[in-house]
Amino acid sequence: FSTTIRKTLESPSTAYGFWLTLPGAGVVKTILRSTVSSPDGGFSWVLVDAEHGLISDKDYYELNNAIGSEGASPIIRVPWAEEWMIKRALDSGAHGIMTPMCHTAEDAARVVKWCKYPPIGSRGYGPMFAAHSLARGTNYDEGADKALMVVVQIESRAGVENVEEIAKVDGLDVLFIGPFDLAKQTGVVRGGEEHEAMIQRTLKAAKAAGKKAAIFCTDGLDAQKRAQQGFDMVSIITDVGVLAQAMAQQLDVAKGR
Ligand code: 3PY
Repeated sequence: FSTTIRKTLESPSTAYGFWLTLPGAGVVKTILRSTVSSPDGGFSWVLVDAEHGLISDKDYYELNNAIGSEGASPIIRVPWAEEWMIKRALDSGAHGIMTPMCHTAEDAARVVKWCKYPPIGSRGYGPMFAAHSLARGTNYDEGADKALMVVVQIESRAGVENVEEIAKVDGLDVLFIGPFDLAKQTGVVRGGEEHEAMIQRTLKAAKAAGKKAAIFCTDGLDAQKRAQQGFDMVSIITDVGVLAQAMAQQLDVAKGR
């Protein structure tokens, strides 16, 4: 079987997604339905943020099913690269896993191992609910290892220094840049020259190894720029970012400002 995000990444078009920090199927379905008139299909993936968002593993199943039912792919960012966290996210029906702070090729290889069933990896068996976010009739056992996406975040100095080695890890699909942490962890200015050089190095390393490159963006313009640079996946904005901006704007309009 395949997933919306994997199919999108097989084509030359950019995969557009957004960052979900709020639980509840209503929020995510409202956002995904807002793009139904988009001529090229709207969003193909949603980053479900259980690292910094108000989302915990009790929310995963409902969110995965809601996102899957709208034709998009849920990718869960687990709080940390831990085997049991990855297992619970996959078993609840995530189409992909993202782990924060990948510093070395060994870190990435460990994440791959935890995402795959034996003999490739060490994922425990129990996918009673995992196929509910996929098409009816999906043979989960047969296709899970190939179809589910393994994504690691490059967002530290060690991560960038080792990025060429990380990119070569077998079974890894995507290098995902966290620009905010990258700036904080390295002490460089976000948006400055050094920061941009680390982003470009990561993009280049992903492409050279035949992997996909992804990045978190702060708005549509930022996302447009990254898509033009060749990023395969761009997260355009966060749910709460949109809410706060739109509310403030409408209040200004109401007050005639
Ligand atoms: C970062 O920018 O550090 C992220 O991980 C995305 O929020």
